[in-house]
Amino acid sequence: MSAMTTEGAIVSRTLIIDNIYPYSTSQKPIVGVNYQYPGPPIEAYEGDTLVIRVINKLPQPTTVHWHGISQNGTQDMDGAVGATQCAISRNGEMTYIFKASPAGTAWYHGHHLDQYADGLIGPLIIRRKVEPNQQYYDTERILMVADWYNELARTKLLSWFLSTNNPKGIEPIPDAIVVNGKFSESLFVPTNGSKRIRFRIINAAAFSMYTFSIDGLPLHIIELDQTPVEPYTVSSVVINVAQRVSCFVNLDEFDQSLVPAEVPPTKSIYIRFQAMADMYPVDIRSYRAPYATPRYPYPIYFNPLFLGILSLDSKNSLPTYPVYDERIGSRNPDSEDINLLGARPFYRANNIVPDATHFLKLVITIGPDSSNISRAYFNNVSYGSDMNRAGQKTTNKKCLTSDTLPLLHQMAMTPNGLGIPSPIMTRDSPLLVIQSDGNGHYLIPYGAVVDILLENRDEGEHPFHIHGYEFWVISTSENPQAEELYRGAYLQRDTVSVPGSGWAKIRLLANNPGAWLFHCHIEWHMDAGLIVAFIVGPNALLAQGYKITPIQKRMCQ
Ligand SMILES: [Cu+2]
Repeated sequence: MSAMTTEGAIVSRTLIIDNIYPYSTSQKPIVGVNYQYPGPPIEAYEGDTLVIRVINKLPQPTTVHWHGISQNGTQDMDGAVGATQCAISRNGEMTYIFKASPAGTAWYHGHHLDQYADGLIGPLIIRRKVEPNQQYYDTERILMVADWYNELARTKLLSWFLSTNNPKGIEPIPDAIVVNGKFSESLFVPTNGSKRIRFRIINAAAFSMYTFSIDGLPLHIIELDQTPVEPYTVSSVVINVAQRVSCFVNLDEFDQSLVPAEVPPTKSIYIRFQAMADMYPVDIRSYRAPYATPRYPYPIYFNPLFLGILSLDSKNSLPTYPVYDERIGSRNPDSEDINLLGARPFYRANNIVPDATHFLKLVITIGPDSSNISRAYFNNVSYGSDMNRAGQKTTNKKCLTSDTLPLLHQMAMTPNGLGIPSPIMTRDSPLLVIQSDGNGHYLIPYGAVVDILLENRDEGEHPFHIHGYEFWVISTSENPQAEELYRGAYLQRDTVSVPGSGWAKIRLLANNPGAWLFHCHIEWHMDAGLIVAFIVGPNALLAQGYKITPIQKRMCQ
């Protein structure tokens, strides 16, 4: 591993992962972090070294993934089971040591056994010494939204979802929405006298895409994932799973016409998270899941509107004006572009976008396998499954597989014998085309600049996330003109939302050798196999000094 530079502070934390029961109304064990849900925010300055001791007290193995951290030089600290490490065993522990980089709103979550859908989430804030747009706000608040399920994801929901009882692959529909661990109309966000507030919004849901707004207040967007942008004003913003958006509001801009003349002045304002109901494959107004048990006290039908309360006098009163219920599933036209391609990066000079040298097309489909279980596929391969699409070639188990050892370890042991072909020239593309081993492992040469075309043949919108990198979002089927319009100023994100029956084009500069997962961040789709692994520069990884550490080796025994 390359030596870490000595600049920056050491930030040490201990995270205890254990089941908790924070709600008197639910018997469901939640995967808590330090006995909290969500887990405590971890904060550091860019360039600091984070030393995070994770202690596993769950009755099953776990890991923590540091979502948005590049891990360049610490490839084995990414927390992705099968790719970069073996899981932390029951009663085991692991100390993650990595550089706080890049800066911005990151988060952490479990990356094993659906534990993130069951509660293992928390904010990870990497501050810049000089924060762009800092002059516009005086204080900040984190809003971490998640889907609430009455049942455990990793047992009951998953076993139903991937079963012959669910051949259409209907995803478990959430039972409620939680923000910062609170249900609708029970989250109070005090302003503590500040009028200019930055919100860091993190979508930590297992399934739902949300529209975020605050009644009567323009949202001035200043950061998308971890890329600062020139302030950009909208009335609402769409945030897909795993994405982050920062915006600031100024209470002096509140639209008083929302408050009817006959009611007293309001001392609070509704914060809204509206789930995009059109992404659910059922009519949520009448849907009852077949696995549902009636003993839970939450509403029978899922309410896609979450209301939080921004408390202007910190006295937690409800707004005096009516709620103005939005129509179920309505989309706000000014937030239709969910990747916000029109936003401009704040640091233009640093954002040199190289020309592509390589090309990779990934076709996304969902459909039954030969056992009539619904699975999700990249180029007809459902990751980690023997059950590839009926009629398609079966997996060749002789190839690289993460069943045995983490991909990273295999890269170090046989850098030239991984069984993945090198890129080839084809008649269809002027660029070298990235190849796979037929099992979802794609070999990317170190230093390659890869244009990845995500062709979504499913009707649903999918949020695709890459580990170890940010990519440039070039264009989507909803904004094909963005490629020309914003040439040289594309935005970097780590999660791109690919429109249903549409496409997105992203560009990756492969400057971080390692084994990096690329997957849909909807937990159910990941479970259904919508994952590939990018094997970037095995020899560059070794040249960088990577070695399998004795600790990592022991964890795999
Ligand atoms: Cu998906």
